Amino acid sequence: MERNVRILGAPTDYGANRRGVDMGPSAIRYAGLTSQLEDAGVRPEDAGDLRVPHHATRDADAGADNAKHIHEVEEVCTALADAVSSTIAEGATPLALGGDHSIAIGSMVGSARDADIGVVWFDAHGDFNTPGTSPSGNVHGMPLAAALGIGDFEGVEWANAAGLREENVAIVGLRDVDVNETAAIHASDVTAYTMSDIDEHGITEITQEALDVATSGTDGIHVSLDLDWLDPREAPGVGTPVRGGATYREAHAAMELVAESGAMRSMELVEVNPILDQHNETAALATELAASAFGKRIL
Ligand code: B3U
Ligand code: MN
Ligand code: MN
Repeated sequence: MERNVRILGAPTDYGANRRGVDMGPSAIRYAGLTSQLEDAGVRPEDAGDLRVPHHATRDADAGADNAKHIHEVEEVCTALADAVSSTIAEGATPLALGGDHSIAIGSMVGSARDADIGVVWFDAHGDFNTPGTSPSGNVHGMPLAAALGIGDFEGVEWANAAGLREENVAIVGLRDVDVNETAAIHASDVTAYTMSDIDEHGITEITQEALDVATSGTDGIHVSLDLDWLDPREAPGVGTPVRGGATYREAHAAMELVAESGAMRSMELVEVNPILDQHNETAALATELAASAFGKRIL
């Protein structure tokens, strides 16, 4: 039976430090997402965009407790969590389009509402800060800590992913981690692979290990693809590029292994910033990688 994939746009930049990622969903659609997904052999249905509070009406306490625009982030993530969980309940696979990486809180909460899930997090960054440790106050640097209920996020109901345990989280591709994040990652039961690990063992071995971590004892996995995981030469259109990232081929190889696992329950593509992009190439790359993750093959 063909898999139904429901596209959920989350055009928000409230978790980021630069404007522009709110245009990500449009850019990714314009780059041909639905035809890429059809090539992958799935049936895409576009549910449109979630409502995101307008900047003109945003909350005044924008910097409250070192979590900028946390109320807007909560509003968007709560709506996304509901959309993700109802999509899964209806038998389809949600594909969320960011937007900045704060939306992952909503994806994980929704995906883990009625199931035990694992997460594979492809990112240059740890996204393991809390308001207490963040150097920037930007929530897109905090979604993993939020979903896992770490630090200030302990007991924060809208942000904690019920069926997600640290043991089932694997981060792949780290190369820009804050000091406090390093300590928090070490103190947790999360598995983290740096770019050095990829250099040493190769992308297929590391991705397979990450998938094993995420699938072990769970009902399925959430795949979070931050486009800054890739090298800025491949993906220039992101808010916080970091040199030394995954190559085009490594990224496809990793997504093909995701497809082969047969375990993907939900996915998101985040941090595409069309203002900083060149000819929409980062958005186009995001559509290609989604196709590989949903099973597109060369032959
Ligand atoms: N770790 C830094 C930078 C950052 C995290 N995620 C992105 N940038 N995209 C922070 O602000 O938490
Ligand atoms: Mn990220
Ligand atoms: Mn990142």
